[in-house]
Amino acid sequence: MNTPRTTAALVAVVAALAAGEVLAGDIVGKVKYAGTPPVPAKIQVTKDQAVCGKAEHVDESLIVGADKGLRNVVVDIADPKDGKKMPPAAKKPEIDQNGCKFIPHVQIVPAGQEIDIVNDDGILHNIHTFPKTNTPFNKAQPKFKKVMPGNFEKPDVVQIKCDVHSWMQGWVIVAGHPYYALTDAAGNFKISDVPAGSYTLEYWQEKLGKQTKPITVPATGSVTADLEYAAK
Ligand SMILES: [Cu+2]
Repeated sequence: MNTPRTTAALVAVVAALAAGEVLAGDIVGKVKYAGTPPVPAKIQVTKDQAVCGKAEHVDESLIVGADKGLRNVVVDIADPKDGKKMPPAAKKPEIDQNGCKFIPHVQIVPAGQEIDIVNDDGILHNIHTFPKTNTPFNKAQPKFKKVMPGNFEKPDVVQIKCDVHSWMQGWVIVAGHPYYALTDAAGNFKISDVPAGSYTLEYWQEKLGKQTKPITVPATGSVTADLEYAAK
């Protein structure tokens, strides 16, 4: 059917082709957890109470928000075809150790970009990484050492721990291409400017693992991907 809307879309496609632009669309969606939202368990602070005990600590490994939206899910395209690299972030990425938590709990960083490992606590931390493809590091960060450099060269999913405070846990997702997003507190995400075509969308959550879904990105506008994890 040739509605005014499809005609307008067609005109936009023809204009883009004429201009030599890459036809690209957005993937927008929400990741839900089908089960009953768990109440995050409280974590007992057993060390450095004066600093670490200032704020409450809870298990952040499965945080379900409004309308079953799942926070901190990494969504990306498993099979991009344009060979683009994720550009360096405008602001240098940081792993901040603050109140004896890693902040943010999960983040996406471009492969190869130097990051700052920040000690905002003025006490000893010892960052210890558990990569799959990168070289692990295990470094003490004494109270006087505010910033240490870090770098992840290859795409990876890296768990971060502190050898001084056993409850400290975080994740760095090292991205080799630009088509990544992290869900917000309501489980929403958006991957922008994906070249039109068919792909495998993959999504990963630290506790629930990885799932995939086929997706077709339009030449203009957006496609909606509603993703869900079964109750566990
Ligand atoms: Cu620590």
